[in-house]
Amino acid sequence: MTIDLRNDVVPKRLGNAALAGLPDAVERPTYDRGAVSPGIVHIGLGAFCRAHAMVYTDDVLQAGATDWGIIGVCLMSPAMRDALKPQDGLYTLLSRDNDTDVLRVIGAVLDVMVTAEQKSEVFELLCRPEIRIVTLTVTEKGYCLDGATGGLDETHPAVVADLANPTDPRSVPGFLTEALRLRRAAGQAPFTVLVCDNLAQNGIKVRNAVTRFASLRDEELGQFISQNVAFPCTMVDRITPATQDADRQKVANSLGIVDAWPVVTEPFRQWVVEDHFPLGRPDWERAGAIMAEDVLPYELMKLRCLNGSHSTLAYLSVIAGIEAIADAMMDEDLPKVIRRLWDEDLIRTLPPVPGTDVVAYTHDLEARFRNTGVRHLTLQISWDGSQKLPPRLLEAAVELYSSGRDPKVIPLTVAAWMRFLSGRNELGLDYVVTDPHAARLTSIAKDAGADAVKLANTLFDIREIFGDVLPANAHFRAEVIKHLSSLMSHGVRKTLRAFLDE
Ligand code: CS2
Repeated sequence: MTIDLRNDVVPKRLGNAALAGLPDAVERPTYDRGAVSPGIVHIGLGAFCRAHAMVYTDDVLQAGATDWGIIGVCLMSPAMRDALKPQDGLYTLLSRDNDTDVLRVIGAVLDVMVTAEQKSEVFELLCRPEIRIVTLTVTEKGYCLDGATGGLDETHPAVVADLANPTDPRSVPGFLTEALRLRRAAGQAPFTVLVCDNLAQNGIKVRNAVTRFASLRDEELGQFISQNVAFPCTMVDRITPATQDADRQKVANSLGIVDAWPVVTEPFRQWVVEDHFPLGRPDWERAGAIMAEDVLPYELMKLRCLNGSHSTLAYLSVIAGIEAIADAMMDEDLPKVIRRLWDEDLIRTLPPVPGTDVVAYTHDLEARFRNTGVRHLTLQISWDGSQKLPPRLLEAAVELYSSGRDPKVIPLTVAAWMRFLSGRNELGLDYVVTDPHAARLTSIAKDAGADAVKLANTLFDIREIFGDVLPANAHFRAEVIKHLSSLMSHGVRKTLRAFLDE
């Protein structure tokens, strides 16, 4: 059946009442959703968390837990609330392995709120004793960190605004501080803050940023948060592109009804969580999560090997006009570049990862990247390079140099990112550079024009991205400039050929 989403007559919509009538092949919650009470507030309701943490929690509810439902909170935009609320919080997860699709309706989200419109209700919710965990997926830039130091960026406009007006916060550190302050005033023990974004030591970094923000606001509140709030670290993994209209259509055709915001993802998922939840937690290990004492080795393996190679593929592909990761993996040279990135640069920076053969892990990554069922756009991965390059690759380069080795592929990725900032690909087509520093970065690229040395030198001066160590390293500068000159004058293909022949 094909459902015309443009039809004047709105077709039937996903929701509690529609569950029983779904096609048999569609998995769905069989637990009594009405009997589930909330235990988690999730901030930042994008595709990723709906394919990841919420699925683990849905598994736990499916296994019989009743007190770990999720209330989703969007900080600014009402779009996700407007999509999910009419569906009773239900949404479809379409997991795709090349040509094989599995559909599952997820029931863990009980309600969705928008802070910009419902500030007092959101804070009232966060003061309720049954809310014991606040999970977040707000992307790397959401935490207002300084890329070079990893600490709070005290000059960030949202941080400055929140310090001036702390009871009406716009930034995540400001929001968490205000919620924890109000909760303390209400006499409740603090909730646990579980940061599910791609930063190494994400719990520690965000704890430091929130504590710093709180101390700038009120020294004693900062001390309270530092001494009493748990911020466990976690490694999260599931490749989940932004939902496209074609995905909505595909899901509507399979369900026979409309889901306004389904999620498309891969079958693989991994979650490693530091087991530190003073007010308790769902039995996520029942759903396959690894509860660990030390998450760092897993975080480094995933951030560097998966996300680092993603960024490498993304910048080279956007410049070359290759649209999706699975297409990049069909290229004759790009898979060889990331193999060298793993073998020559990244694997040697990793500590042993319990129960994991890291080389086998990189071969599994290759297979995941080749999955043609998941159309992961290289332009989407290119977003926020100023935030992503330091934790994914630049920290590894610093470590390689300090152990007496030269990174081989990382300078090429950095050069590709610099070339990418021009906003025009090799086919002459323009694309948008999306980054919190986009205005500054693209104007640097414009001023430098065809001058690779000027472009690289001006960008190296941005301490929040490159820190102090790499720009002071003559080898790193020379390698980046060599690759950048080649990318700018000869293009991706010739640069990769020369590089792979080296
Ligand atoms: C990607 C990640 O967009 C990106 O930068 O590298 O979203 C990646 O797909 C996930 O971290 C996979 O777990």
